[in-house]
Amino acid sequence: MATTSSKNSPSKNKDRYLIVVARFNEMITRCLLTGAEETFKAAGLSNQVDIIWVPGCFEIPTVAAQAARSDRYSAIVTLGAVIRGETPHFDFVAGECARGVMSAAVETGVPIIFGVLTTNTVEQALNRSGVKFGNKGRDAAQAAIEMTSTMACIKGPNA
Ligand code: INI
Repeated sequence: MATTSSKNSPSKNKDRYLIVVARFNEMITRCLLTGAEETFKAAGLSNQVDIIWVPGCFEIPTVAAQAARSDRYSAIVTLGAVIRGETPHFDFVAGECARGVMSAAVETGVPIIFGVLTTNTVEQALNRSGVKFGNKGRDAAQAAIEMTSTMACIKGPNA
């Protein structure tokens, strides 16, 4: 799997996937990334995945929207972990991330999957990143693969 850099070809590639992953709460987001990578690998898609790290979930929509507009990706997976603290910061970060991801997906028609955990505690986040209750990164990659097929069906063979 390739981490995108300015050296990557800017050409259209509609069989490519992008994972946008937040570095904030990296202990958790790395587990989500591993789950997503394993899912793409199991589907034989390892060579078609780029990865971009961003500072936190607040930055995810900007990158996901730009990537969706680039016409290079058939689907984009966003991964992050927003954990409630003592201030309303959680609500702004989680809310704006979800809103930005959804509006970019609807505006561009490119599936942008919301693999962002929003939890009250670190333990809840860990449990959803491979410890107890599955791995949200895995689910997000699966959703990206499914949505790619769905969009291809809608567009038809001449798209
Ligand atoms: N970013 C996260 O991804 N998760 C969080 O829980 C979080 N909290 O709690 O603050 C967080 N904040 C950083 C934010 O996403 C931006 O990177 C930062 O505000 C700079 O714009």
